[in-house]
Amino acid sequence: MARVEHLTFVCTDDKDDAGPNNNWMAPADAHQKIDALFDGCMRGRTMFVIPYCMGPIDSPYARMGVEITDSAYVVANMRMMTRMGSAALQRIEKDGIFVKGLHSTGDLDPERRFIMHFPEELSIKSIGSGYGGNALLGKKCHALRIASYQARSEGWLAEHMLIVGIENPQGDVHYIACAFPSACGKTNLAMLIPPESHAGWKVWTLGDDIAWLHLDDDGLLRAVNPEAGYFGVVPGTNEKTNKNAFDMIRSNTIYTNVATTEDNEPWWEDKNVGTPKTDWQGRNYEDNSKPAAHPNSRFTVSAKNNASYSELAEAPEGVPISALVFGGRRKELAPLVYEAKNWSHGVLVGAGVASETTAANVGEVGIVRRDPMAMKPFCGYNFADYWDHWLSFAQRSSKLPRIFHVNWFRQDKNGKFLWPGFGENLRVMRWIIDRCENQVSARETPIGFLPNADDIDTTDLDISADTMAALLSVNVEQWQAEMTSVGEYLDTYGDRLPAALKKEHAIVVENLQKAS
Ligand code: SAT
Ligand code: MN
Repeated sequence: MARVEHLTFVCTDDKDDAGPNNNWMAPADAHQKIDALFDGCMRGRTMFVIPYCMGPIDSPYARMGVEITDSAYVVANMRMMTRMGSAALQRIEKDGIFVKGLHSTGDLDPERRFIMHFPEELSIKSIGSGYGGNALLGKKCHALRIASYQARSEGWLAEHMLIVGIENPQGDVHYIACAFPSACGKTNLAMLIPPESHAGWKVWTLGDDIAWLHLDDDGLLRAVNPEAGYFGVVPGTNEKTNKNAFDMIRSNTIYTNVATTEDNEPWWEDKNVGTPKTDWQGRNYEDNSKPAAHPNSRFTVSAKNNASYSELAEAPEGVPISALVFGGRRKELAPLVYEAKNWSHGVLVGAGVASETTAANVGEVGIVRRDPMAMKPFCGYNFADYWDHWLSFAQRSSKLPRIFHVNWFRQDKNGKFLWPGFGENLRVMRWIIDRCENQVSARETPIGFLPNADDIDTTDLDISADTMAALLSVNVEQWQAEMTSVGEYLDTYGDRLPAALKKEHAIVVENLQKAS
């Protein structure tokens, strides 16, 4: 019912290539260990062979894979999440290269469960779990862990980002890519419905989870979504929070680990319709103190079911990105939005992302941990090398997108969210777009540029000036403590840590010192 980061390994010849951000095993040992578990595991079952394409089938940026599995559930999901079948097979014949994935649900015993990646061999072996991120190998295993490794040597980026197009009433569209950790609202932002106050605005979805970013010949950063469907969190999805998603999952949808009603309709917390009869494990639902649907229960649906699906999601050349946005789930500290001072400072902002853990991974929920670029569970190589790779883009283009950080999850002393979130997040996206178009000035602070008091439009929003001030405040003392903690974290990467990143860190520390 969730990813298992503690059982997920990156197996490179040299341990340092996987880095402190990954569990590591020597490739020979890893093969031996997992092959023993695979031995005979499919006896009596049906084996499926899935040729698939990540990215628009005719895109130069698309990459192929073949997954072998004994799970019909995996086949049905991969059919929605990827371009699967003969077109992919033809392209494999043409390209001559593909990622080899082997999966079996095994006996589902956690003691015999591993998700192993061999980036140097372009292969993946996964056994013992049938859950999305562990079993649909095109997704996190291929499109992030293996692809990020390939992207480094080939000069592009594979990121845990949604891609959204925001159209103003004049018809101009800006494309924005946002990296938030799992279960922090990427799907909701990607299919946001403009609030009533925003007549004439439209939002187009290109992707809700993964972006592959390439520099084009003009130096523009372009994004394609390698996926063809959405594997989204179900609980909390309703008419109000995400009407697009709610409508989208009324048909042709696979539900995983939800509860069911008396007439066998799927049910989840905050669906606001129906009553659960059976919980996500198929038991009679009586104990109302526990959720009926698993907090990480999911829907799988083809992107074509989405009313706000962008035509350009199929464009082989992708879309030009105006802004990159990092974010996390933080009760305090991080303001609603701020802008990095330049690209390298933006890389530091991304590297310093921290977030409260969610139900998307097995383990404790709600503790703050570092999740650089929302890639902690997904970067297929050493984060120090990854930041170096990010930094290198500044030398390659003068037209890079601006970098921002948002936090929708700031709370007051009583645990109440300060910002309404959901559709109203468009107001923050508008400020981001205004900044990209040089339409609005900003307040310079030690951590970056923040909106001036009136520059986030709060028309028709029930929010006080004091609350807005709290959302847009920078507490120097708290930020000094944060930067100490970021510095300590970066130091765990030792000598490999890029000097330019250390320098950016030192600049922020100095600015905070001056301000205190
Ligand atoms: O389970 S998945 O890894 O596919 C979803 C997520 O955690 O982002
Ligand atoms: Mn994700």
